[in-house]
Amino acid sequence: MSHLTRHPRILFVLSVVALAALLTVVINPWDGAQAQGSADWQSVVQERGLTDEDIRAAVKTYMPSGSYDEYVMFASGGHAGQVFAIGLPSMRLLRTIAVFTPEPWQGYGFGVGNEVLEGGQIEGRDILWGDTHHPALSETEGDYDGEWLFINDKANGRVAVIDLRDFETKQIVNNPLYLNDHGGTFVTPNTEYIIEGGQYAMPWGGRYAPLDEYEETYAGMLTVWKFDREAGRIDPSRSFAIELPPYWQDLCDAGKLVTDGWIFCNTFNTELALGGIEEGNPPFEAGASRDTTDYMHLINLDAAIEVYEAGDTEEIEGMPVIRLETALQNNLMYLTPEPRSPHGVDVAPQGDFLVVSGKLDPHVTIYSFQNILDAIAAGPTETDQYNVPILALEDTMEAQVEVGLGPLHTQFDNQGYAYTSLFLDTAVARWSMGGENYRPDDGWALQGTIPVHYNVGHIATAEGDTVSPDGNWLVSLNKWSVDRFLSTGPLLPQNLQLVDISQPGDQMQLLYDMPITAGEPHYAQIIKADKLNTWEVYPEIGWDPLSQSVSENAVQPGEEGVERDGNNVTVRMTAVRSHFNPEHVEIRQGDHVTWTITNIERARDATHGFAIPYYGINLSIEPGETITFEFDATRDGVFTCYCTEFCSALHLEMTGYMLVEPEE
Ligand code: K7E
Ligand code: CUA
Repeated sequence: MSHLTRHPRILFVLSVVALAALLTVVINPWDGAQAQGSADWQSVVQERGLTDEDIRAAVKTYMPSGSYDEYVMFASGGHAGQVFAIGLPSMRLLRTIAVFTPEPWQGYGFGVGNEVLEGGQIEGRDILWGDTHHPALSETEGDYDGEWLFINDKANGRVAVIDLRDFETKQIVNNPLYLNDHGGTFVTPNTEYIIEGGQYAMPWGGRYAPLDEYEETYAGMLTVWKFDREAGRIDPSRSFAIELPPYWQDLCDAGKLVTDGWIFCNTFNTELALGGIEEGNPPFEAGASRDTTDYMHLINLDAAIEVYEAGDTEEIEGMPVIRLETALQNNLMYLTPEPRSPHGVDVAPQGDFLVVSGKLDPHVTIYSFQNILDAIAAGPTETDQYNVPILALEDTMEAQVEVGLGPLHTQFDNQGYAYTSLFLDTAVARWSMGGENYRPDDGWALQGTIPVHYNVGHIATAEGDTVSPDGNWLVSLNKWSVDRFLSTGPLLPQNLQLVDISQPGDQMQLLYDMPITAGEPHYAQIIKADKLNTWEVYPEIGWDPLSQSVSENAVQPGEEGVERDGNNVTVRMTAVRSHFNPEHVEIRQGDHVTWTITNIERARDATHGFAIPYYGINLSIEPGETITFEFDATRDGVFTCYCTEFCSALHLEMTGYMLVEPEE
């Protein structure tokens, strides 16, 4: 079968090659330099004018056909509402994972995954896009374990769960307290909890309250979602939230090792600026950056869990909330100042230091957790206007390193270096961590910077958020590409750049530019590929990927057919190269149709599609998978159904007719 299936493709490729050869002879589009015709690589290098550095970059990233990448990077797709799986170091896009947004190739939202998307409804309303920001791989003892991936939707305040056995979204939960989020997702070191912090303060549930009631009725929040690993789902009934002051909590990180049981969130707009440029007020950008410091929140998660379990919460919008007053009575929360317009807080691999960057301050500020504990023990002397105790910066700070302009996010490697993205300098800074677990001989010091292209946001290092980062590779997730690629009109791709960070000191090499044509890839995590245990095909015929077990609807060969019960029609179908069975489905206008298809293939990659025009159905049915979809046959007529995947030489014959007889 396999030589048959490849036949048309080979013919196609051969004819393209022949055409290209012809064009080369006739038109000769190259100005003399016909590098592709050279017999040896040295001539190619010479003709293309490649430098030593170019060759090193090429050799490090080139992946011969059939060989596999060492790492997989899961990058958020921003407002595309998706996640991208990208191989490193080749930077080849391996898979787009549909999360918050319907995606027709996977059938997601077109007959498959509808139930998952429905989970993301807000008060019954479909929300069919999301702004994915921070992917978080599941962890065991602070190391990525390759089982689950979580990601938040900043736009609507939702969190999704992706199963890494099949790279498919299994659940979307909607936060009833908030219509946005940002400080998530982050996992606790054994993935018992998934953290989702808010961003722009709002009244609970996004209910109406005028802006002049901001200080009393608007709130910040941190939601602690319980993850049930056995069920593979977030369990909202065992989840809770903590009320925070109405600052704009921006980004959080979970503690690890010595900070296990703590959560850290930076903020901006502790000024409580209300904006309103049209009314002659200072715009948000000025009002929210007026003061020289904002506050990092230091939240004792273990103690908060005890308060939640003791029931000392208030139910708001169906969610148990530890009110701010209760949090303060139980010493759950402290603040410590952080420099201007902070964005991000990152916990060092040993959990001992916290790194914060102020976008308007050229330094990174490093806090020591030991200092924080000492300051708490000494007793804070100050509070903010919401009575939250403040630990003085000079007590909590360990060091500052001047890294450059517009520092944002920090990552770590296995050599005791930290890396901070510099938005305004459009560069990445490498600095040494002076703590005894890192590079005490170098101290806290800038080691070097490397330009990136352009406007870097997050950066990601291999296994960078774990207790044992791998180093070697860093990816710079750049918002702008400007001149890096051929022009695609006014809208340009974003640019993910691979940097080799394996050498010490100021040696870092830019290796590869990857254009990505979706959303804004905010953050990414990079996992060693051998930690992933993906399925090659679904384990058994009739598999339901949602329950990860054989479906009770599964259609085995010989069980196919169409059954009628009044106006309810059940279609039971199998798919295998190169036919559906049955091929004729005859129903009547007004019928409610429940249609199940099982792909009975066991061959790897033998996916079949299934499309019905007008009714908006397009499935992707992977080997072994069973899918059930429903619709009302409102329009009569003849509908051609066909397999949308070019699955075999007789793929075009993999088709059928659905005949809908008109009502009298
Ligand atoms: Cu800096 Cu939303 Cu993590 Cu974007 S965030 S860059
Ligand atoms: Cu199945 Cu084409």
